[in-house]
Amino acid sequence: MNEKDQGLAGGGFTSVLAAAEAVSRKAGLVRGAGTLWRMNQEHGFDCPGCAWPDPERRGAIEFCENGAKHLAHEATRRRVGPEFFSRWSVSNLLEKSDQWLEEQGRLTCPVWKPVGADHYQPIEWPKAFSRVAEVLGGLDSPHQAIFYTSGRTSNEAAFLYQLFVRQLGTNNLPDCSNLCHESSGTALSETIGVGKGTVGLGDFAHADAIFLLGQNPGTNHPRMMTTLEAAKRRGCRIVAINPLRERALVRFAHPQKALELMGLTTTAIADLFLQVRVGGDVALLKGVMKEVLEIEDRAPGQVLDWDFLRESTLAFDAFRDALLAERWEDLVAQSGISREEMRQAAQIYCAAERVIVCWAMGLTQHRHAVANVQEIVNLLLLRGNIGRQGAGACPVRGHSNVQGDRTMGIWERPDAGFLYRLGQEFDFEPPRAHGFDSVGAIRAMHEGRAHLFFGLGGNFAVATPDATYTERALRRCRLTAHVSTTLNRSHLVAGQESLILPCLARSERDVVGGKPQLVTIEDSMAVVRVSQGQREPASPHLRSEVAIVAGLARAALGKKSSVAWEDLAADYDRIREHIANVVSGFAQMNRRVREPGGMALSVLPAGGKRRVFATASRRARFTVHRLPKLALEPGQLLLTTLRSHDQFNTTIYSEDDRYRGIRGGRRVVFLHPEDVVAQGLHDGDRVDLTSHFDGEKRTVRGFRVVAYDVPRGCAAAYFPEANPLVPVGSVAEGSRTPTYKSIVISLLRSGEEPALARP
Ligand SMILES: Nc1nc2c(c(=O)[nH]1)N[C@H]1C(S)=C(S)[C@@H](COP(=O)(O)OP(=O)(O)OC[C@H]3O[C@@H](n4cnc5c(=O)[nH]c(N)nc54)[C@H](O)[C@@H]3O)O[C@H]1N2
Ligand SMILES: Nc1nc2c(c(=O)[nH]1)N[C@H]1C(S)=C(S)[C@@H](COP(=O)(O)OP(=O)(O)OC[C@H]3O[C@@H](n4cnc5c(=O)[nH]c(N)nc54)[C@H](O)[C@@H]3O)O[C@H]1N2
Ligand SMILES: [Mo]
Repeated sequence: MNEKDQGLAGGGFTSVLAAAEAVSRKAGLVRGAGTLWRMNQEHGFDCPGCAWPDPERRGAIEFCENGAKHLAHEATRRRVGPEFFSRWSVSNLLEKSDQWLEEQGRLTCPVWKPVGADHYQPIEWPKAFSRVAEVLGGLDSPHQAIFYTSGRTSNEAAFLYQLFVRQLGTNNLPDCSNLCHESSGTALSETIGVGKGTVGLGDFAHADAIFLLGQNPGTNHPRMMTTLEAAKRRGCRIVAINPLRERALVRFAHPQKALELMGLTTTAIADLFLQVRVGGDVALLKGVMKEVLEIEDRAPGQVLDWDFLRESTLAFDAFRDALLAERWEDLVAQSGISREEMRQAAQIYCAAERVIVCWAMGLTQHRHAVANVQEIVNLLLLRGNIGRQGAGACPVRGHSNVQGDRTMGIWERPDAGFLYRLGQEFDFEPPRAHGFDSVGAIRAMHEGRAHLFFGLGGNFAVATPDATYTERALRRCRLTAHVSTTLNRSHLVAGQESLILPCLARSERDVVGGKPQLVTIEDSMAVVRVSQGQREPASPHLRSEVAIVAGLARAALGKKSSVAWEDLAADYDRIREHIANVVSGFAQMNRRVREPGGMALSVLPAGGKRRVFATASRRARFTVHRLPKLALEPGQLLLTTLRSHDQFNTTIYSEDDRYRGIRGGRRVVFLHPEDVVAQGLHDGDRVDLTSHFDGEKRTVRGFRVVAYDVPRGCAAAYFPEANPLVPVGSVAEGSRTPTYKSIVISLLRSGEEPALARP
């Protein structure tokens, strides 16, 4: 392979160079390199990027290009301190781009924007806590306060946080999971009785086929590529299902091998690539399963796992009857995939003894997202591909501890057993009424039913749907407060009064009373590991998330709480002792997380002849879903939103997207070349995008048209630039996740007026 090819393949030496460059530019090479060596190693810290697990035998450098960028962002030398806020008013900062805000560097001290002020000013920590406590005290009910969590928060901080909020008296604990894999949790709980994936990293070494749906691992889970490449090299078949031919799925060069051998051949990852239409996955999966039934008909008794179907599942007959009644024309038309291609996928599925199905946001952010995931469960059940080695369901999580935060009780609909044990452990009566999820919280603030927003990490104003509506909701609050590492737009669309509380980042040393503390993180495959930062904190005024939550709880609850908040914050082992008593599966946590390889939570009974599920019937359930009907009017397209190679969620590192060939601007809309022509446009034109939902319209302006290999009738744009188009009322059935990946839009050349509707 020549150098040019290598630049075009996903991964490769270019990405190692990019990684080194990212760290050196921001942190200084020597300091950065030392930091990189400790990432994802034993006795190191967990990468603040994605939730892909660490291998048991770690590569010399177990990091990836994008992990390095996230780290460089934390390790930057730039600082946002008191001088910055006296120079810049909130109104001035609102004119700056999200990228500019994040680039200003690390927040160094707590700041406060009093009622009526346009500048943040420094505030002492105790005073900051008492501001929140005072506003909380003035509410009619604790249910008027909202406590959001993003997924970087450690288990220890998350556990304390939910304890504080429940002692306050509410379950208003929305989180980024509501925006992310909620559909997976809902779908899996209903069918297999547990809301998490059923495979461990080791299973990938045994799978004969891996299906990847709605996922772009080359960018968002780069260390997963190592696993896929290894599987591929030993003959595992890989099927990718995506409206975009994502570069790393098609061609991948392993960065670490490239370091040694400089210029080896790339690996073609996908054996079969199905370029499904946006939102066409239910139709496609039904088609593949219908083919599986036909293969079974030709070899009765030899294809489906009949013992498993009989002993361990429910509702197979209803499922089969419904599938037989589907018409091929509909399945092909809705998915955009020919019957021949569906047959090829079915043949790969049936030829494999063990199959893993992986998926991410391409499936979870649709109106029928829960159906998407349940069709995957159906597919797995047909041949008993669940609960045994080398097979199972693998929702690939986003934020590094999003799964752990939920395990720790960050959930607006907590289960009764958890609440009971929490109440026993801390001698109080936790609230039972369900709280607001993320979309519910936005509505409540907008409608004046909630007046205080507290964010433990994240960028709520930008990550959520319907930016205009959400910003108005936040501005209506009496107080907004954010625990953050860097400046973002949520700090600026502030309530009447507002606070920014700066915290230590994952890679930074956390020492309390002379004792170095460690925290724990649960990865995508339910392994809980220790993470311990080593770098000098960005400022001496920073506090850990644990300390911030404890300080706030003490100020807000005072004598009402019998919890010794300061003692817990003084030694995180004490928090873990409580977690061990409250969270099932965490007994002996302090000892077990310190063992090499961490503490594996058992998710499903693996192996064994008879597989027993955690549902009421002890069986897994087949489900039947209507074929989603999408009626687009002439000229309308279905828009999906994506991450570029150079961002972490709302944190944008550059305007480029290397693998997709985009440079110097993220306000782009990808269209099929024939749709460009059909719309009367040219590649490079500027257009306004208008979304249509329930008679409502929302518009974003000045997007550049890029002719691209997407299916006809579909379009793609970047998250978060397209978020103002996502209607707050458009959510997934069953999980209420915003439909970020199916937005009905129309286009108009920028500057043109819409034609008048004819009478
Ligand atoms: N570098 C980096 N890493 C990250 C993140 C980041 O922003 N940057 N974010 C983290 C987080 S929180 C998450 S949740 C994950 C997200 O990881 P992904 O889910 O991989 O991220 P997305 O860019 O949202 O892309 C989803 C993929 O789904 C495809 N897709 C879109 N619509 C459809 C559809 O209708 N059907 C199918 N089959 N596919 C579709 C898109 O083309 C894209 O390839 O990554 C995590 N890791
Ligand atoms: N259109 C569209 N919208 C989407 C998505 C999509 O695919 N399309 N994806 C959704 C998904 S999957 C997710 S998970 C959400 C993400 O939503 P969020 O998790 O709310 O957003 P992030 O952009 O990850 O948050 C970035 C901020 O976190 C803070 N931060 C970084 N590290 C730390 C830390 O260690 N501690 C603390 N306290 N703060 C820290 C920084 O100040 C930074 O500005 O967005 C959702 N929104
Ligand atoms: Mo996510």
